[in-house]
Amino acid sequence: MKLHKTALVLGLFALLLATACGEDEEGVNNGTNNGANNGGNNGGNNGGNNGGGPAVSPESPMGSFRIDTDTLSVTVPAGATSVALVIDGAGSNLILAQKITNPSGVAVMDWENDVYTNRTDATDGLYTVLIPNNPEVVLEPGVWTLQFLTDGSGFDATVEAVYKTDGLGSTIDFNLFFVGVDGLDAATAKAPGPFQDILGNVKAVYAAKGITLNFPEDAYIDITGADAEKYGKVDSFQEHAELFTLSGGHPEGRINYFFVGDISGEGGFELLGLSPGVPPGPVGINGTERSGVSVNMTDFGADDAVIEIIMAHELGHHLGAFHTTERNGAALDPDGISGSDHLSDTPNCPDSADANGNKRLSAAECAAEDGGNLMFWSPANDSRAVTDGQATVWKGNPVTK
Ligand SMILES: [Ca+2]
Ligand SMILES: [Ca+2]
Ligand SMILES: [Ca+2]
Ligand SMILES: [Zn+2]
Repeated sequence: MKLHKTALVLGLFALLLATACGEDEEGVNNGTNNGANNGGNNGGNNGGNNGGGPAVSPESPMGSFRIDTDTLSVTVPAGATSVALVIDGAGSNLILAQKITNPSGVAVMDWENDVYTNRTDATDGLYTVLIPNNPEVVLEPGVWTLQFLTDGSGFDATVEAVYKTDGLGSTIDFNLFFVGVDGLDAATAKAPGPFQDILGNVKAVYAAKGITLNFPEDAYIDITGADAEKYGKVDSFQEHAELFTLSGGHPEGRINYFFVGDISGEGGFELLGLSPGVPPGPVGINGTERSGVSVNMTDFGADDAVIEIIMAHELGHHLGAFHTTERNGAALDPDGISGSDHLSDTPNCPDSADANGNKRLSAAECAAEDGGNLMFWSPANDSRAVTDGQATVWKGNPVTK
């Protein structure tokens, strides 16, 4: 079991490398969320997870704790709908909430024992855990505990708890940032035309499940000056991370879309768009390296349906959804859930659907299952279906009003 999982961690690194090398043919995809949900323990660091970490509650939302030794206790007030824990400090280390236990003592996530009811994956950098991210998980009031793993030697992290207390929501507000896109800026984007048509079609995907995407008057923001020079063409993952920090100082409690002239660079770096890190994003907190969704606008005016699907799919990740089926199906981990998400109402495409035998499952091959779902790993332009389970996760995200 242990060796098996260590092998998967190596798989995670391999996938990250593949993405950096531009082999991510989907391009919409996130290397850290691509068939390798198990990770974080690269060599048996179990630490002593009996330490006294900070007690995070609405009254004292910030805390600092040590990732390899402390248990994080989160006091959930009665009536809370969800809580998102935004954890900063991992840097280039991987971090994973390997065990999440509810006040009744039931583990809803237990990496050691293959429990992924409230799934989370290893990631580097800023890490967000959303509870619940599955309609089958109830956010019981009381003390929840989280234990962590890292592939590093341990580090101090800070955590911010963001609670949703008003039940499931239905409206999401956005900021729209424009940088380096030919013929498109904040002023022209507001006018009726192809960009508004794109927004309308993305809105329709979410409206089908009762979620309103709202683009306020002050949401249209030009990135100018030296920043425009630099980020009009995002040419590395480093610049990609920096891009999202430009959201700092703009209205919070929103999701930030960054429309970029091009996202490509040396070494095969190329993305159609990305919600960085593991789902979800940092729930309306601006200024971090993961505070947004990027959209490569190279095809604007030529293939707007692709832009729509990137926007809708990456937003789904940012709100907490995983791929319904990964590119290799279950082949990466027949015993785990690497090949699929953790929701019971999303279809899963069997390996046997690989009609052309290339060890990858396409939307066409999976048409009878989840090829038409928005969160299929490589959605087709008409893969716009959403299940009730997925929509419930999104409505429960604290960023959804
Ligand atoms: Ca650049
Ligand atoms: Ca499923
Ligand atoms: Ca295939
Ligand atoms: Zn994806």
